[in-house]
Amino acid sequence: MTLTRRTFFKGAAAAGAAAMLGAEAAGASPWFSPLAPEQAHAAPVEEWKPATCPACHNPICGTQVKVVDGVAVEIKGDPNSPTNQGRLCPRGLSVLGGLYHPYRVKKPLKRTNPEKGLDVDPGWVEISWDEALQITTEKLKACLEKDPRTLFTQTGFGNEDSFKRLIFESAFGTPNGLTTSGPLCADHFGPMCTKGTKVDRADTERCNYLVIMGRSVGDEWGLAHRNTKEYVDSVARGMKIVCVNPRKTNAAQTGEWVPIVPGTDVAMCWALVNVMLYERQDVDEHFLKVRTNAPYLIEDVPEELKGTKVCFQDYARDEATGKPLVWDEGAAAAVPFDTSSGETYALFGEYAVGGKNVKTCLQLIKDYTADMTPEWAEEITSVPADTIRRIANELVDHALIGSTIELDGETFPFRPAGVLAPGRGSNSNPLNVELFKAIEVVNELLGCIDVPGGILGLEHGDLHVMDADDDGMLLPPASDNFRNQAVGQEKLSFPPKSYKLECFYPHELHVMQLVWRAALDPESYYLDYKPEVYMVLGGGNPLRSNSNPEAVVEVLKQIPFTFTISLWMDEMTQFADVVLPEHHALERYALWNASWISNKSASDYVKSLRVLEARKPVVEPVFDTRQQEDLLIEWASRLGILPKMTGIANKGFQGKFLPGKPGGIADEYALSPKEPYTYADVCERKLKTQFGEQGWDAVKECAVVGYTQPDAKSGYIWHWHPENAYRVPLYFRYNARSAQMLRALIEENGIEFPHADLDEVLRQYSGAPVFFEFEGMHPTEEFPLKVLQFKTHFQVNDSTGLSYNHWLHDIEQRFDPHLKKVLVAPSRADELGLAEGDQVVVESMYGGKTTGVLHLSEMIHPSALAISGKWGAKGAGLVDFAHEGPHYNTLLNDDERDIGFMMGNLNNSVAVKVYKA
Ligand SMILES: Nc1nc2c(c(=O)[nH]1)N[C@H]1C(S)=C(S)[C@@H](COP(=O)(O)OP(=O)(O)OC[C@H]3O[C@@H](n4cnc5c(=O)[nH]c(N)nc54)[C@H](O)[C@@H]3O)O[C@H]1N2
Ligand SMILES: Nc1nc2c(c(=O)[nH]1)N[C@H]1C(S)=C(S)[C@@H](COP(=O)(O)OP(=O)(O)OC[C@H]3O[C@@H](n4cnc5c(=O)[nH]c(N)nc54)[C@H](O)[C@@H]3O)O[C@H]1N2
Ligand SMILES: [Mo]
Repeated sequence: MTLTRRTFFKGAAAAGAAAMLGAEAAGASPWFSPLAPEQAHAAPVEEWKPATCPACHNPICGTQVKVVDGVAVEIKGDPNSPTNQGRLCPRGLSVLGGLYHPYRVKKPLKRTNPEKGLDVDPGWVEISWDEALQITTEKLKACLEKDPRTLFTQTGFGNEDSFKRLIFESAFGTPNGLTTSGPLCADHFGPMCTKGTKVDRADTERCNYLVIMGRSVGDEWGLAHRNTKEYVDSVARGMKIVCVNPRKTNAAQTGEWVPIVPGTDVAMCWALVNVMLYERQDVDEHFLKVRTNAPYLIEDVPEELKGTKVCFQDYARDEATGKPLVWDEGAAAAVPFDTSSGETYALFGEYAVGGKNVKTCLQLIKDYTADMTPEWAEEITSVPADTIRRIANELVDHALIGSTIELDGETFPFRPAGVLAPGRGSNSNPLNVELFKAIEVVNELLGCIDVPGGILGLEHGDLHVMDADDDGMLLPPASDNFRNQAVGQEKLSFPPKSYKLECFYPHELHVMQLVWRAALDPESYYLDYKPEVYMVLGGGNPLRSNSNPEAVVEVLKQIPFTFTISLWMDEMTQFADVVLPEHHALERYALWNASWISNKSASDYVKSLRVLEARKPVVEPVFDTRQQEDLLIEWASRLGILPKMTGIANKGFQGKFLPGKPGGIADEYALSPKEPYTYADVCERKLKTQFGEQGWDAVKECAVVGYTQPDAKSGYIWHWHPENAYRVPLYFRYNARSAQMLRALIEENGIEFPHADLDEVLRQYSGAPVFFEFEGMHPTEEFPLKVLQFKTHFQVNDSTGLSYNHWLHDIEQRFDPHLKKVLVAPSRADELGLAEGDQVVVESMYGGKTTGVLHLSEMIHPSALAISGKWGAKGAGLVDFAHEGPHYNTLLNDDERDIGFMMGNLNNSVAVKVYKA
């Protein structure tokens, strides 16, 4: 690569991309060559084109891109876009840095050096698309004929607007569609259980007191979303934010910072429950009676697993109907839960029913948290008991239990306080599910779930009508691919079908870290096949994003054939046999049904707005690249599986937008597998399904179209769901059900749980509150600090090559003193004999080591050592500055010793030592 960072900035500083096309830059760098130099001097043709922003996890902002003589030179927020209304964050503004990034893949490449390794030169030679497609088709064909399961696909968060790409895996018949977003992104259990949605958010318009346990809201990831404004506005209005975090975040600076030992939050949350139930005793009785399983009767038969008291009981049920029983105080009898309006159901107490002693689920929660006092939690978390007690009381004070509010002529409960579900900081440890449970119970006691002022789900309105099971418990919509997080599998079947090990991890998102271990030793996971072809598409990078890169490298060396569809060179291309260059977002078509518009990002205005976005390319491809989806269509056609893929697209492409309209593509516009089609056709047919013949014209001016009418009340789920029929768990019965199924599976098949003690596994499935100490929970003499990790404004998820964008990096480098540093509190550094600027080694209790420069910060808890983002990258092909800084994920463990067994998540709360390099 001849372009140096220096020349890049020289060009960039002059006047944006247009200036970078000047003779000097063009002469110096091959990546400009497709653009004829004289174009820059001809009378410029200038045009603004509508587009959608691809630069984050929730790509729903409309943009306008200025194109001069075919070169994109400027991006701004589209004032007509209903979502961002003209605003655009720095990430969005810097998307051109990805489009004209010097490290883009410019032509199909083939490896000539059979030896693979992070630092081994693959010996790339450029090949034609014909050859590239021929080689890859042959390999795919061999897989399809031998055993389709041996094709492993890898997606991730690099290409976010292609998330809902054509479903190639299903047509091919492989169950091994893997994604990197599992092990450190196990964020969805709680919201799925109580709102049926992936993520929750505060009702910032009305909330007055918000507790955030380890999630960077309106903060780092907020910057990638409009919700920064939303949180800033709410704080200005008077909402108090309490940030429980080992690190003083931006949000903490706007409210109260409660420093905590990393990985111990669950103790504090169960202590909040303890204070609310034993001391304050002021709970939302109505909500608990008709919206939760608090009154359901249950026999308390605790088991002890590994010294931990757990409960896997089912509810006590009515013999005739099989329905869960409640104790009706009016009738002084046990009756099925839906017998009356619920007002007379007992919330506490023990009763004799059918010859058994039963108690209400709320009584059970109370009993199991009896010892979880603030004093107990202080010992574990370092948060003073008084602080925990005060926060519990402030939550109750602010929740205004019993109060109501009128919205659009309807009366709602008004609960302007609550606790947000934990983010990946606090939940990435073996107590992941427990932390979600504890927080949901706090919110249920306050009655603040999905009511004005409280903690809300994110998909609302009549398009998001939830199911309920026969027990009257809310079920996430059947179409939601995260549903299993809350309810597990309906049936467990052995042996596992895929490397996702679904029969051993029935609630998992993606146990990506175990895929590598299993590939090295399939038999021990009861798998009888190995990956033969590994296809990386849509930007997933387990070498950068998950734990233990060594194991990944070992497997990548063994897989017979790997190919990637890539925007730019990265760790994954380093192991590819063939690299296929992909269009940049501004060169490709995209169509997106932003059904999760409120995800982490809703401002008051967009709360119940849903949008459809459709983007046409705004520039011609700069290099010899293709659209990922067109490649999938090409392979499907060559492999004879196009009819299957077409069928899937016709039926489901981008789901259902409007009430009354079909999901997928309407019959009159349906794709035919007999005639070749492109992704552009697929998008057009979907647009016609929605807007009739006008098709693309619907997005001619603005690429984002709102299609629901925002109103005040539709943002609250209970508005759409009658009381007493849709309840949320306070006793987590689906966890307990999965535990019993898992135990039966192991016993019936006479097998062992792979690489873990079954009791160790099952104790994480208790329906009732649990607390246990996991390996690394507390610092030791040898490893005196606990690591913690956080995302930064601009870097982490790649979104169209942005994580190593020169412009963003330059800004971050200048303004963030914590960037790429090893952060420790000054008092601890003193004790350890370390000083500011020391070059240090951080060594994990699991053996992983990384190096970095020490920076002392009062913003870090004395027990902690913090590292941000995904730096310290290894391997050739990456921008120079990607290699700087410590590589956090090396410190984590990838085996079953400290896993979150329900979600399959990694533990990021490991203990480390730090010493001079
Ligand atoms: N700018 C930007 N925005 C993004 C992304 C991105 O890469 N960049 N990624 C998107 C994705 S995929 C996701 S999943 C979300 C994730 O968003 P979050 O789940 O909010 O994850 P982080 O932003 O890493 O924030 C983790 C927070 O937890 C804190 N923390 C770490 N350990 C502990 C602990 O043990 N206890 C407590 N209480 N706090 C702890 C950290 O200091 C940090 O403030 O963000 C999304 N938004
Ligand atoms: N240290 C650390 N580790 C983390 C996290 C963290 O905050 N810190 N966050 C965790 C979370 S929440 C998640 S969801 C995962 C996400 O992890 P990944 O899914 O791996 O996502 P990214 O790191 O965003 O990007 C993956 C790859 O996408 C490629 N890419 C970028 N743009 C494009 C494009 O347009 N097309 C194609 N084909 N590829 C592209 C990049 O080269 C990059 O290697 O990481 C997890 N791991
Ligand atoms: Mo994530």
